Amino acid sequence: VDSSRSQEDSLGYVHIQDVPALNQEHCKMLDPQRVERIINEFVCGGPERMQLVSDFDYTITKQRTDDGLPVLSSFGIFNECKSLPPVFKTETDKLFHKYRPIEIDPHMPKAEKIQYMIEWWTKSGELTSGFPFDQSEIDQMASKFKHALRDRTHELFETLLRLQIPVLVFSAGLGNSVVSVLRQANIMYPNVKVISNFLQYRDGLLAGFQEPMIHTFNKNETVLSGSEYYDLVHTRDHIIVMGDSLGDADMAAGVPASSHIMKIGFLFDHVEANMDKYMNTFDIVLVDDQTMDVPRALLALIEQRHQLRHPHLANGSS
Ligand code: MG7
Ligand code: MG
Repeated sequence: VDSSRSQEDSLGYVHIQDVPALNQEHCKMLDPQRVERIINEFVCGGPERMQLVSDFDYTITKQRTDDGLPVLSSFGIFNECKSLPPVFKTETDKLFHKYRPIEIDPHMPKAEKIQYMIEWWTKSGELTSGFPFDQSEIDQMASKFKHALRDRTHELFETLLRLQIPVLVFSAGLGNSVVSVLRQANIMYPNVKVISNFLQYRDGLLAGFQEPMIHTFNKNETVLSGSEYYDLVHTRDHIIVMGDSLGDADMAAGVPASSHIMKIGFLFDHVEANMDKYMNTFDIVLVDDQTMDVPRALLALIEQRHQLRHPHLANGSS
């Protein structure tokens, strides 16, 4: 055993009690021992085996802002654009009122919901057709929300870039808005990939969304199989998943079964009523936490150990 190896072993095991972010009152875990085990697997595996998969709406953006102003979703940003035909707004509102209750119905089986969601995204795409539209309108609206990202989102994305950890921002919303917000917030780094629904044009007019359709229930790595992104990340079997909706917990479905996945759920609405489901779905539940402090704490542990193994990288000179 060479000396560097035995030094590494003596670094020892990470205990949850020693990670302040995980000991906050609003940071809940059903099975802290499992969380501790996964953290230690992440730390031992190092950044090379990590990937982050995150939802966008109300996960990268805040659920609640300091000034109390509501944050628009990615579809919401598009819907506020001034040049859209009046009929577009009234018809998409009708769709929302029909399909949104189905999407969140606690009783309807998932298989049945999927048919309705395909209908919703299809009809929405049909309405998003046949008129001219310029991306600059989205950019203008999106610029209002670049300050509505969770506190310390920039620090999180800088760390991910420094450690060269791939980030997948996975959104069933509108990709044009997602990319615009991330770009204007200066965090659309080369290691960040957005998979979402992007506007499509034909003969200079809008023609719905590009394929494949990403809806609430196919928002996982199975829709990526065979894609360039899948090839990039399929060997990265240590995964942090972040979301604010229960369905977000499955975003890493489609990766090998042997993978270690840490699911972080941001819970804000109807905390009492949702608590049990969130606790049973996510490894870590953060109640009204409008920061990136918990994912940052996990990455800090991984980075510290990485630097001890590779001292020449310690001042960021990778
Ligand atoms: N969602 C899904 N679709 C639409 C739409 O056409 N307009 C609006 N305003 N919202 C829509 O971010 C993804 C979420 O956006 C909603 C087709 C759904 O609730 C979906 O979960
Ligand atoms: Mg969301």
